[in-house]
Amino acid sequence: MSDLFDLIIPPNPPREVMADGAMLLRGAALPYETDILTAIQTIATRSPFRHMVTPGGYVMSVAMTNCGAAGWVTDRTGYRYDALDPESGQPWPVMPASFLDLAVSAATEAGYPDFMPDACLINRYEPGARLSLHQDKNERDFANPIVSVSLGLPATFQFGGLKRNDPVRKFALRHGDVAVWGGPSRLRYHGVPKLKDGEHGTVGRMRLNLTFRGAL
Ligand SMILES: O=C(O)CCC(=O)C(=O)O
Repeated sequence: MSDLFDLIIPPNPPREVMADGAMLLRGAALPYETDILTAIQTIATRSPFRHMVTPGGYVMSVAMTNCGAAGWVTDRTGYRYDALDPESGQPWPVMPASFLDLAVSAATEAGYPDFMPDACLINRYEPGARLSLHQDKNERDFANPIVSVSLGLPATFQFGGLKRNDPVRKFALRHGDVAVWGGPSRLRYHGVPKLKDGEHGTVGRMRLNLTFRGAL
């Protein structure tokens, strides 16, 4: 009988606790894969990926765009959320329904049932691109978690503590994985070291990451 159930009801994909308030939902984005990849192409025709500049003048190796009511931007004047894409002067593309569905269901599963994101930063890593350890702290209300979706080439996720020099744990992030961190983990330092070269069957020679935030 148990064999029959195994055939009819697929086992839940593994869930991993990264820290108090932080979970890794393996494969949670797979049912949304096609919708998300199609939507990213549409978003990028209106608000193309670009390499932004940090306040210190460093050109980021990760290419970024946004959708939603607000988009995360950086330039020589600082980091901020902006309702307009500074390159087009127009509002960022609307957040697609599939993005919202995934972000809300992942947050709910991780223990944040009230999360309603208004910003989605889309990161594109090509081989060699990296995001150094940082905190997400430009958002208005830290009661909202961060929901972070991985597609394409695998990466290592560095998940540290509340201080930059705290020990860092490493998690392998694969196509379809979703990491959620909030509550006592909301301001943990995190980052992604240099992406290794490779070719992903669906996404190609890159990794895409969607990071949902409650920004406004
Ligand atoms: O690419 C990732 O997995 C993390 C992205 C990230 O840390 C960020 O956008 O703040």
